[in-house]
Amino acid sequence: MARRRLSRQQIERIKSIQEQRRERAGTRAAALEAGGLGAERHGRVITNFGKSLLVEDDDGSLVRCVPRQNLGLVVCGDTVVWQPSAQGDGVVSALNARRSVLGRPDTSGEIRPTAANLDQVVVVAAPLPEFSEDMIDRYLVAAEALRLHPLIVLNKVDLLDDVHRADVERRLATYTAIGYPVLTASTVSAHGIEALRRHMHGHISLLAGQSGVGKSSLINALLPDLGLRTQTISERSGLGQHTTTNATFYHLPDDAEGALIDSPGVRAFDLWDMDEAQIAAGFREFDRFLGHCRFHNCRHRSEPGCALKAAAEEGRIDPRRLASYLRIVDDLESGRDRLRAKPDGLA
Ligand SMILES: Nc1nc2c(ncn2[C@@H]2O[C@H](COP(=O)(O)OP(=O)(O)O)[C@@H](O)[C@H]2O)c(=O)[nH]1
Ligand SMILES: [Mg+2]
Ligand SMILES: [Zn+2]
Repeated sequence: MARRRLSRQQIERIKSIQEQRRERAGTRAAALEAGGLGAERHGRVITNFGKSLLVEDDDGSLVRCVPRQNLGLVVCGDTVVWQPSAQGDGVVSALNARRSVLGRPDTSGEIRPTAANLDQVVVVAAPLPEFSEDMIDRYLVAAEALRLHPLIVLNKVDLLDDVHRADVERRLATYTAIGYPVLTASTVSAHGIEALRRHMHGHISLLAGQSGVGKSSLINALLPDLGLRTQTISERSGLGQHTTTNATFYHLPDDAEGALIDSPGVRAFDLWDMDEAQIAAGFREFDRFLGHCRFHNCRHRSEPGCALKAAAEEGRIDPRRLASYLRIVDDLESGRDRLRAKPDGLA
């Protein structure tokens, strides 16, 4: 009992701190505007610290901004219109339409945006921790629901002998057959890193996958100057040490458009409150069989005349994928799924 009361108090406290921050940011925007603003410029939000934003101008310079109060939550990856203030900081005066948005439920269960304008998810798997197709399937469902292109990377291939490599490659062939690009990589031997770089070129990507598969190692391989960049962000933001808890936009080297958005929070992108139809839509090879079951409300279990079951029996879809779909539906129904793809860095 005491514990619950305390945590409710903590939630209230967090809420009131957030409100105070929002008010302060609004007041700051108004104060900056009162001093007169310069011409409108275009920029990209690199990261946000509460309501304070670090915006990269089209010319590459970094400027600390506050958003006008009516803009709602402006997040990493957003493209914005900003205006320099007389004091040197800036005011974000408009938020451009988003191509996509990631979110997380906040303490009251509402989904808050955490990053915007991504178009690709790199789903990272490895032979260690144990390779799991079910986990890959969950990330694919989330990616499809968010309309992001998935790219599957099997990292740590240096750990595989010929026998195990053949086994894992056979298991991954399912995904290639469905039409997903699949790469192998090793941050130890550098195998596949250039191919990964090519697949990420021109995209705004996110690396997702179980803790321990090597996401941080891959990010370090892709962004050799990561330490320097986070240091620059800390300095420019003037808000002390930049912690990796906030989603941050990192340009890929020699790539004008390509970038990586990273934080433990965005890696946790997951299956929130989806219904069966949305989950089924995440299994793209089911598409041509859906709607062909005898019963329009078929759940693809033991119903007669199920087109999906027939397709699995005939080998036109992988029976393992159908089983995986049914497990995800079961898990969501029992409320267990939220904890499945636990991100690293978050309890
Ligand atoms: N053998 C091998 N180990 C790797 C590779 N990539 C990462 N690791 C190791 O796997 C562990 C987890 O890596 P990390 O990047 O922290 O994974 P994350 O939790 O997904 O960010 C670390 O001990 C890494 O050194 C790889 O390609 N081969
Ligand atoms: Mg990590
Ligand atoms: Zn069916």
